[in-house]
Amino acid sequence: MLRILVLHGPNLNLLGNREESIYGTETLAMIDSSLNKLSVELGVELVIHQSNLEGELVNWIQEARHGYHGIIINPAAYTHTSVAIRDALAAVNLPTVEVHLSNIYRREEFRQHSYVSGVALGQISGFGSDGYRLALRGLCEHISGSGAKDLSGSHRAASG
Ligand code: CA2
Repeated sequence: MLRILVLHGPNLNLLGNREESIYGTETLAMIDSSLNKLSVELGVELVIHQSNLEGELVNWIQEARHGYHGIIINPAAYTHTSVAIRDALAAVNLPTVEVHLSNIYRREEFRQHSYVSGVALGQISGFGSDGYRLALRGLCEHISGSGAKDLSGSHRAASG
């Protein structure tokens, strides 16, 4: 079974309570529950964490090299500041989808640069909470697509 790590960065625990015009009205618990529901449909296992601490996010990314197939991350403000998160993602080298609720390219200039996008498989920005579900579908398809190629190669070799 595919195992995917979902990470939410700083202040995303406040979702649904403030700045609804930018980030929508759903709480993080609602987003997580819709992701969990989709994961059952897709037959994948999710582990979801939120932290306001950069080092804690880095630790979870590092731990993902044991038994995870991919990462979905909204690094929130750390998107625009964190070389540490970028380095951790590069080090674990798992397919990673970067998600933003808002379209960061329509916002302030300081939000228009992401340290993460250069090491991500792709980025989804501006689709609100749908972005997480799009990311999960896209990541699973990517992994099972590339996994199928590898497996068919090794099966052929093994079965002669
Ligand atoms: O659009 C996104 O998902 C962001 O990653 C959200 C971050 C922001 O720093 C990025 O530039 C774009 C902010 C998350 C904070 O969320 C809040 C939610 C409710 C109230 C206050 C902040």
